[in-house]
Amino acid sequence: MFGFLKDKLKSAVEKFTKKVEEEVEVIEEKEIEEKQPVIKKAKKAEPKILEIEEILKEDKEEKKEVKEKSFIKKITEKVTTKKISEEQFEEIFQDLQIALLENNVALEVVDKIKEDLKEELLEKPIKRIQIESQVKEALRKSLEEILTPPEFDLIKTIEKAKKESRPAVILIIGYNGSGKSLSCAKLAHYLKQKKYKPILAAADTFRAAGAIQLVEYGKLAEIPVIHDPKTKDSCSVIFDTIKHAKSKHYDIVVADTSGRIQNNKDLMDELKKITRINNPDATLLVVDSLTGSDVVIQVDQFDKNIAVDGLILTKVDVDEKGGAFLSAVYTGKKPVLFVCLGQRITDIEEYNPEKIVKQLGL
Ligand SMILES: Nc1nc2c(ncn2[C@@H]2O[C@H](COP(=O)(O)OP(=O)(O)OP(=O)(O)O)[C@@H](O)[C@H]2O)c(=O)[nH]1
Ligand SMILES: [Mg+2]
Repeated sequence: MFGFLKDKLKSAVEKFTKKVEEEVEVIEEKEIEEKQPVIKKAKKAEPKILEIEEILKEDKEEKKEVKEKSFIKKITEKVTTKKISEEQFEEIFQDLQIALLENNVALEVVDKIKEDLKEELLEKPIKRIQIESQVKEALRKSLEEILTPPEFDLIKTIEKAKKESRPAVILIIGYNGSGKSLSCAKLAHYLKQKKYKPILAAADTFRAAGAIQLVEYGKLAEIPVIHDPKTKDSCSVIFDTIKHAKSKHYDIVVADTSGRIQNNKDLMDELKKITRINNPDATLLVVDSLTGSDVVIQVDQFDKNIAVDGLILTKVDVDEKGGAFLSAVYTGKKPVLFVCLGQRITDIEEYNPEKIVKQLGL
Protein backbone atom coordinates (compact mmCIF):
# COMPACT_ATOMS: atom_id res chain seq x y z
CA MET A 1 0.00 0.00 0.00
CA PHE A 2 2.96 2.32 0.47
CA GLY A 3 4.65 1.33 -2.79
CA PHE A 4 4.70 4.81 -4.33
CA LEU A 5 5.79 6.60 -1.20
CA LYS A 6 8.44 3.98 -0.45
CA ASP A 7 10.06 4.38 -3.89
CA LYS A 8 9.84 8.17 -3.73
CA LEU A 9 11.39 8.23 -0.27
CA LYS A 10 14.21 5.98 -1.42
CA SER A 11 15.11 8.16 -4.39
CA ALA A 12 14.64 11.36 -2.36
CA VAL A 13 17.08 10.08 0.30
CA GLU A 14 19.56 9.21 -2.45
CA LYS A 15 19.23 12.65 -4.01
CA PHE A 16 19.56 14.26 -0.57
CA THR A 17 22.76 12.28 0.06
CA LYS A 18 24.21 13.14 -3.35
CA LYS A 19 23.56 16.82 -2.89
CA VAL A 20 25.20 16.83 0.52
CA GLU A 21 28.18 15.00 -0.99
CA GLU A 22 28.50 17.39 -3.90
CA GLU A 23 27.41 20.71 -2.54
CA VAL A 24 28.24 20.81 1.13
CA GLU A 25 31.78 21.94 1.84
CA VAL A 26 34.25 19.77 3.65
CA ILE A 27 34.94 21.04 7.14
CA GLU A 28 37.65 18.61 8.07
CA GLU A 29 39.86 16.07 6.42
CA LYS A 30 42.09 14.02 8.61
CA GLU A 31 44.25 10.98 8.20
CA ILE A 32 43.92 8.11 10.58
CA GLU A 33 46.39 5.38 11.31
CA GLU A 34 45.26 1.92 12.00
CA LYS A 35 47.49 -0.36 14.00
CA GLN A 36 47.40 -3.84 12.69
CA PRO A 37 49.48 -6.67 14.10
CA VAL A 38 50.76 -9.00 11.46
CA ILE A 39 51.36 -12.57 12.48
CA LYS A 40 54.67 -14.02 11.37
CA LYS A 41 54.36 -16.99 9.06
CA ALA A 42 54.86 -20.24 10.89
CA LYS A 43 58.38 -21.64 10.41
CA LYS A 44 58.50 -24.91 8.56
CA ALA A 45 59.31 -27.69 10.94
CA GLU A 46 62.79 -29.03 10.36
CA PRO A 47 63.10 -32.78 10.40
CA LYS A 48 65.14 -33.42 13.52
CA ILE A 49 64.76 -35.71 16.43
CA LEU A 50 64.36 -33.93 19.75
CA GLU A 51 63.56 -34.88 23.25
CA ILE A 52 60.00 -34.04 24.34
CA GLU A 53 61.24 -31.31 26.71
CA GLU A 54 63.24 -29.68 23.99
CA ILE A 55 60.28 -29.62 21.64
CA LEU A 56 58.11 -27.91 24.23
CA LYS A 57 60.88 -25.34 24.96
CA GLU A 58 61.30 -24.55 21.31
CA ASP A 59 57.56 -24.18 20.85
CA LYS A 60 57.40 -21.68 23.72
CA GLU A 61 60.23 -19.60 22.30
CA GLU A 62 58.69 -19.66 18.84
CA LYS A 63 55.48 -18.12 20.22
CA LYS A 64 57.48 -15.43 22.03
CA GLU A 65 59.36 -14.58 18.86
CA VAL A 66 56.11 -14.21 16.86
CA LYS A 67 54.72 -11.85 19.48
CA GLU A 68 57.82 -9.68 19.67
CA LYS A 69 58.32 -9.49 15.97
CA SER A 70 54.69 -8.45 15.27
CA PHE A 71 54.85 -5.09 13.65
CA ILE A 72 52.42 -2.29 13.06
CA LYS A 73 51.07 -1.81 9.62
CA LYS A 74 49.99 1.68 8.96
CA ILE A 75 46.82 2.17 7.00
CA THR A 76 45.99 5.70 6.14
CA GLU A 77 42.47 6.68 5.31
CA LYS A 78 40.97 10.07 4.68
CA VAL A 79 37.93 10.84 6.79
CA THR A 80 35.87 13.61 5.33
CA THR A 81 33.50 15.44 7.61
CA LYS A 82 30.78 17.81 6.42
CA LYS A 83 28.40 20.24 8.05
CA ILE A 84 25.08 21.28 6.48
CA SER A 85 24.11 24.91 6.97
CA GLU A 86 20.49 26.08 7.27
CA GLU A 87 20.62 27.66 3.82
CA GLN A 88 21.98 24.51 2.21
CA PHE A 89 19.36 22.41 4.02
CA GLU A 90 16.51 24.49 2.59
CA GLU A 91 17.84 23.83 -0.91
CA ILE A 92 18.59 20.15 -0.35
CA PHE A 93 15.24 19.40 1.33
CA GLN A 94 13.27 20.55 -1.73
CA ASP A 95 13.31 17.20 -3.58
CA LEU A 96 12.08 15.36 -0.51
CA GLN A 97 9.39 17.98 0.06
CA ILE A 98 8.11 17.58 -3.51
CA ALA A 99 8.16 13.76 -3.19
CA LEU A 100 6.09 13.94 0.00
CA LEU A 101 3.58 16.46 -1.34
CA GLU A 102 3.17 14.52 -4.60
CA ASN A 103 2.15 11.54 -2.49
CA ASN A 104 -0.58 13.38 -0.58
CA VAL A 105 1.42 13.97 2.57
CA ALA A 106 -0.19 17.03 4.18
CA LEU A 107 1.89 20.20 4.54
CA GLU A 108 1.63 19.96 8.32
CA VAL A 109 3.33 16.56 8.19
CA VAL A 110 5.96 17.74 5.68
CA ASP A 111 6.80 20.61 8.04
CA LYS A 112 7.17 18.20 10.94
CA ILE A 113 9.55 15.99 8.91
CA LYS A 114 11.53 19.08 7.88
CA GLU A 115 11.94 20.28 11.45
CA ASP A 116 12.95 16.81 12.63
CA LEU A 117 15.57 16.43 9.90
CA LYS A 118 16.91 19.90 10.63
CA GLU A 119 17.33 19.02 14.27
CA GLU A 120 19.17 15.80 13.43
CA LEU A 121 21.34 16.98 10.57
CA LEU A 122 21.94 20.72 10.73
CA GLU A 123 25.28 22.20 11.79
CA LYS A 124 26.51 18.84 12.97
CA PRO A 125 29.65 17.13 11.68
CA ILE A 126 28.60 14.22 9.48
CA LYS A 127 31.13 11.74 8.19
CA ARG A 128 30.99 11.44 4.41
CA ILE A 129 30.47 7.70 4.48
CA GLN A 130 27.57 8.06 6.90
CA ILE A 131 25.48 10.69 5.13
CA GLU A 132 22.91 8.28 3.66
CA SER A 133 22.51 6.26 6.84
CA GLN A 134 22.15 9.41 8.94
CA VAL A 135 19.54 10.92 6.63
CA LYS A 136 17.62 7.62 6.60
CA GLU A 137 17.83 7.30 10.37
CA ALA A 138 16.57 10.87 10.86
CA LEU A 139 13.66 10.22 8.50
CA ARG A 140 12.82 6.92 10.21
CA LYS A 141 12.76 8.60 13.63
CA SER A 142 10.51 11.35 12.32
CA LEU A 143 8.06 8.94 10.68
CA GLU A 144 7.95 6.82 13.82
CA GLU A 145 6.85 9.89 15.77
CA ILE A 146 4.28 10.80 13.14
CA LEU A 147 2.85 7.30 13.21
CA THR A 148 2.68 7.00 16.99
CA PRO A 149 -0.60 8.51 18.18
CA PRO A 150 -1.86 8.13 21.75
CA GLU A 151 -2.91 4.63 22.77
CA PHE A 152 -6.21 3.08 23.72
CA ASP A 153 -6.32 -0.54 24.84
CA LEU A 154 -9.56 -2.04 23.53
CA ILE A 155 -8.87 -5.51 24.92
CA LYS A 156 -8.30 -4.06 28.39
CA THR A 157 -11.63 -2.23 28.08
CA ILE A 158 -13.38 -5.46 27.09
CA GLU A 159 -11.74 -7.37 29.92
CA LYS A 160 -12.80 -4.71 32.42
CA ALA A 161 -16.44 -5.09 31.38
CA LYS A 162 -16.09 -8.86 31.53
CA LYS A 163 -14.86 -8.67 35.12
CA GLU A 164 -17.97 -6.62 35.89
CA SER A 165 -20.06 -9.46 34.36
CA ARG A 166 -21.51 -7.33 31.59
CA PRO A 167 -20.93 -7.06 27.85
CA ALA A 168 -18.55 -4.37 26.62
CA VAL A 169 -20.34 -1.96 24.29
CA ILE A 170 -18.41 -0.65 21.28
CA LEU A 171 -20.16 2.15 19.42
CA ILE A 172 -19.17 2.68 15.79
CA ILE A 173 -19.74 6.14 14.36
CA GLY A 174 -18.66 8.10 11.30
CA TYR A 175 -19.51 10.00 8.17
CA ASN A 176 -21.69 8.55 5.41
CA GLY A 177 -20.03 5.78 3.47
CA SER A 178 -16.82 5.77 5.52
CA GLY A 179 -17.10 2.02 6.01
CA LYS A 180 -18.87 1.79 9.39
CA SER A 181 -21.10 -1.22 8.72
CA LEU A 182 -18.40 -3.35 7.14
CA SER A 183 -15.94 -2.32 9.90
CA CYS A 184 -18.50 -3.42 12.56
CA ALA A 185 -18.62 -6.89 11.04
CA LYS A 186 -14.83 -6.99 10.57
CA LEU A 187 -14.23 -5.91 14.16
CA ALA A 188 -16.72 -8.45 15.53
CA HIS A 189 -15.08 -11.16 13.41
CA TYR A 190 -11.62 -10.10 14.65
CA LEU A 191 -12.83 -10.27 18.27
CA LYS A 192 -14.38 -13.67 17.65
CA GLN A 193 -10.97 -14.88 16.46
CA LYS A 194 -9.66 -13.64 19.82
CA LYS A 195 -12.12 -16.06 21.45
CA TYR A 196 -14.67 -13.47 22.52
CA LYS A 197 -18.39 -13.83 21.89
CA PRO A 198 -19.60 -10.71 20.04
CA ILE A 199 -23.06 -9.71 18.82
CA LEU A 200 -23.94 -6.94 16.37
CA ALA A 201 -26.59 -4.21 16.84
CA ALA A 202 -28.10 -2.90 13.59
CA ALA A 203 -28.79 0.60 14.84
CA ASP A 204 -28.69 2.34 11.47
CA THR A 205 -32.40 3.04 11.56
CA PHE A 206 -32.09 6.04 9.24
CA ARG A 207 -31.70 3.83 6.17
CA ALA A 208 -33.71 0.58 6.02
CA ALA A 209 -31.13 -0.95 3.68
CA GLY A 210 -28.41 -0.06 6.17
CA ALA A 211 -29.68 -2.53 8.77
CA ILE A 212 -30.27 -5.26 6.17
CA GLN A 213 -26.71 -4.73 4.95
CA LEU A 214 -25.41 -5.41 8.47
CA VAL A 215 -27.51 -8.56 8.70
CA GLU A 216 -25.79 -9.78 5.51
CA TYR A 217 -22.34 -8.90 6.85
CA GLY A 218 -23.27 -10.75 10.05
CA LYS A 219 -23.98 -13.89 8.01
CA LEU A 220 -20.56 -13.64 6.34
CA ALA A 221 -18.85 -13.23 9.70
CA GLU A 222 -21.09 -15.86 11.31
CA ILE A 223 -22.08 -13.45 14.05
CA PRO A 224 -25.70 -12.81 15.17
CA VAL A 225 -27.25 -9.41 14.46
CA ILE A 226 -30.10 -7.81 16.40
CA HIS A 227 -32.29 -6.00 13.90
CA ASP A 228 -35.72 -4.51 14.52
CA PRO A 229 -37.39 -3.37 11.27
CA LYS A 230 -40.36 -1.99 13.23
CA THR A 231 -38.45 0.77 14.99
CA LYS A 232 -36.74 3.98 13.93
CA ASP A 233 -35.27 4.36 17.39
CA SER A 234 -31.58 3.46 17.14
CA CYS A 235 -31.15 3.96 20.86
CA SER A 236 -33.62 1.20 21.67
CA VAL A 237 -32.02 -1.23 19.18
CA ILE A 238 -28.71 -0.89 21.04
CA PHE A 239 -30.47 -1.06 24.41
CA ASP A 240 -32.25 -4.30 23.38
CA THR A 241 -29.03 -5.80 22.03
CA ILE A 242 -27.24 -5.13 25.33
CA LYS A 243 -30.15 -6.76 27.20
CA HIS A 244 -30.04 -9.78 24.90
CA ALA A 245 -26.23 -9.98 25.21
CA LYS A 246 -26.50 -10.01 29.01
CA SER A 247 -29.07 -12.80 29.06
CA LYS A 248 -27.27 -14.92 26.44
CA HIS A 249 -23.75 -14.27 27.77
CA TYR A 250 -22.25 -12.39 24.87
CA ASP A 251 -19.01 -10.53 25.79
CA ILE A 252 -19.24 -7.70 23.33
CA VAL A 253 -21.90 -5.61 21.59
CA VAL A 254 -20.67 -3.88 18.43
CA ALA A 255 -23.23 -1.25 17.46
CA ASP A 256 -23.48 0.18 13.95
CA THR A 257 -25.03 3.62 13.54
CA SER A 258 -26.36 5.77 10.70
CA GLY A 259 -23.93 7.82 8.66
CA ARG A 260 -23.60 11.40 9.77
CA ILE A 261 -22.78 14.36 7.66
CA GLN A 262 -21.46 17.67 8.82
CA ASN A 263 -24.00 19.99 10.45
CA ASN A 264 -26.63 17.28 10.69
CA LYS A 265 -27.83 18.33 14.12
CA ASP A 266 -30.61 15.75 14.48
CA LEU A 267 -28.30 12.84 13.87
CA MET A 268 -25.67 14.27 16.23
CA ASP A 269 -28.35 14.73 18.91
CA GLU A 270 -29.40 11.12 18.37
CA LEU A 271 -25.78 10.01 18.96
CA LYS A 272 -25.68 11.99 22.20
CA LYS A 273 -28.85 10.21 23.32
CA ILE A 274 -27.38 6.80 22.38
CA THR A 275 -24.28 7.43 24.50
CA ARG A 276 -26.28 8.86 27.40
CA ILE A 277 -28.57 5.85 27.58
CA ASN A 278 -26.26 3.03 26.54
CA ASN A 279 -23.00 4.31 28.02
CA PRO A 280 -20.56 2.71 25.54
CA ASP A 281 -17.20 1.43 26.78
CA ALA A 282 -15.53 2.53 23.57
CA THR A 283 -16.64 4.90 20.83
CA LEU A 284 -14.71 4.42 17.62
CA LEU A 285 -14.82 6.82 14.71
CA VAL A 286 -14.53 5.21 11.28
CA VAL A 287 -12.65 7.37 8.79
CA ASP A 288 -11.84 6.78 5.15
CA SER A 289 -8.03 7.05 5.13
CA LEU A 290 -8.12 9.02 1.88
CA THR A 291 -9.58 11.87 3.95
CA GLY A 292 -5.97 12.65 4.93
CA SER A 293 -5.44 15.66 7.15
CA ASP A 294 -9.15 16.58 6.88
CA VAL A 295 -9.67 13.83 9.42
CA VAL A 296 -9.24 16.54 12.00
CA ILE A 297 -12.54 18.14 10.88
CA GLN A 298 -14.37 14.84 11.38
CA VAL A 299 -12.74 14.18 14.74
CA ASP A 300 -13.67 17.66 15.99
CA GLN A 301 -17.21 17.38 14.66
CA PHE A 302 -17.90 14.21 16.64
CA ASP A 303 -15.65 14.87 19.61
CA LYS A 304 -17.46 18.04 20.55
CA ASN A 305 -20.71 16.05 20.79
CA ILE A 306 -19.55 12.69 22.15
CA ALA A 307 -16.08 11.61 23.25
CA VAL A 308 -14.22 9.71 20.53
CA ASP A 309 -11.85 7.10 22.00
CA GLY A 310 -10.14 6.00 18.83
CA LEU A 311 -10.14 5.63 15.08
CA ILE A 312 -10.59 2.87 12.54
CA LEU A 313 -8.96 3.91 9.27
CA THR A 314 -10.61 2.24 6.28
CA LYS A 315 -9.88 1.82 2.57
CA VAL A 316 -6.15 1.88 3.18
CA ASP A 317 -5.89 -0.55 0.26
CA VAL A 318 -7.21 2.17 -2.06
CA ASP A 319 -4.68 4.72 -0.81
CA GLU A 320 -1.91 3.72 -3.25
CA LYS A 321 0.31 6.61 -2.31
CA GLY A 322 0.09 6.27 1.45
CA GLY A 323 0.54 9.96 2.20
CA ALA A 324 -3.12 10.53 3.06
CA PHE A 325 -2.89 7.71 5.59
CA LEU A 326 0.19 9.23 7.28
CA SER A 327 -1.55 12.59 7.41
CA ALA A 328 -4.72 11.10 8.88
CA VAL A 329 -2.78 9.38 11.66
CA TYR A 330 -0.73 12.47 12.49
CA THR A 331 -3.43 15.13 12.32
CA GLY A 332 -6.19 12.98 13.85
CA LYS A 333 -4.39 13.06 17.22
CA LYS A 334 -6.53 10.14 18.37
CA PRO A 335 -5.46 6.55 18.98
CA VAL A 336 -5.62 4.52 15.77
CA LEU A 337 -6.86 1.05 16.67
CA PHE A 338 -7.38 -0.70 13.38
CA VAL A 339 -6.70 -0.33 9.70
CA CYS A 340 -9.02 -1.87 7.09
CA LEU A 341 -7.46 -3.03 3.87
CA GLY A 342 -10.23 -4.34 1.67
CA GLN A 343 -13.82 -5.46 1.35
CA ARG A 344 -13.54 -8.91 2.88
CA ILE A 345 -14.54 -9.60 6.50
CA THR A 346 -10.94 -10.52 7.28
CA ASP A 347 -9.46 -7.32 5.80
CA ILE A 348 -8.79 -5.72 9.17
CA GLU A 349 -5.51 -5.42 11.06
CA GLU A 350 -4.44 -4.03 14.39
CA TYR A 351 -2.65 -0.75 13.81
CA ASN A 352 1.10 -1.32 13.90
CA PRO A 353 3.33 1.73 13.32
CA GLU A 354 6.62 -0.26 13.27
CA LYS A 355 5.29 -2.42 10.48
CA ILE A 356 4.36 0.67 8.46
CA VAL A 357 7.79 2.26 8.93
CA LYS A 358 9.31 -1.01 7.62
CA GLN A 359 6.87 -1.00 4.67
CA LEU A 360 8.17 2.48 3.89
CA GLY A 361 11.65 0.98 3.54
CA LEU A 362 13.08 2.69 6.63
N1 LIG B 1 -11.62 -1.13 -0.62
C1 LIG B 1 -12.24 -1.02 0.56
N2 LIG B 1 -13.56 -0.78 0.57
C2 LIG B 1 -14.17 -0.66 1.77
C3 LIG B 1 -13.44 -0.76 3.00
N3 LIG B 1 -14.32 -0.58 3.99
C4 LIG B 1 -15.53 -0.37 3.43
N4 LIG B 1 -15.45 -0.42 2.10
C5 LIG B 1 -16.52 -0.25 1.10
O1 LIG B 1 -17.05 1.05 1.23
C6 LIG B 1 -18.44 1.06 0.95
C7 LIG B 1 -19.19 1.68 2.14
O2 LIG B 1 -19.05 0.79 3.24
P1 LIG B 1 -20.13 0.73 4.40
O3 LIG B 1 -19.67 -0.21 5.41
O4 LIG B 1 -21.49 0.51 3.81
O5 LIG B 1 -20.05 2.23 4.90
P2 LIG B 1 -20.99 2.94 5.96
O6 LIG B 1 -20.17 3.96 6.64
O7 LIG B 1 -21.68 1.97 6.79
O8 LIG B 1 -22.03 3.67 5.00
P3 LIG B 1 -23.43 4.37 5.44
O9 LIG B 1 -24.13 3.42 6.33
O10 LIG B 1 -24.14 4.61 4.15
O11 LIG B 1 -23.06 5.64 6.11
C8 LIG B 1 -18.82 -0.38 0.69
O12 LIG B 1 -18.84 -0.59 -0.68
C9 LIG B 1 -17.69 -1.18 1.35
O13 LIG B 1 -17.52 -2.43 0.73
C10 LIG B 1 -12.02 -1.01 2.93
O14 LIG B 1 -11.30 -1.10 3.92
N5 LIG B 1 -11.48 -1.12 1.68
MG1 LIG C 1 -23.71 1.63 7.17
